[in-house]
Amino acid sequence: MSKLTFASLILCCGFSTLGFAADSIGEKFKQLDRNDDGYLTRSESARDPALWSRFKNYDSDKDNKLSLSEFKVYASK
Ligand SMILES: [Ca+2]
Ligand SMILES: [Ca+2]
Repeated sequence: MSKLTFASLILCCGFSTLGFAADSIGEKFKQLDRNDDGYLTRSESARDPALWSRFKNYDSDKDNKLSLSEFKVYASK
């Protein structure tokens, strides 16, 4: 019984950590997305030099802007 409680505690913490990480990625994206159109252009990404220098690598559909899902690939590294 105590083992089960411990396991659910771990599970619970794991989920809240994941939730927090997802939120902070979304927050970061919103901070960079200055015109609030849901995409990061190259100039918007300039505020994050690491992202800016590898912008093309993360733009997987080559539309010259990063969607939230493309940004997540960068942010989760
Ligand atoms: Ca934008
Ligand atoms: Ca793109």
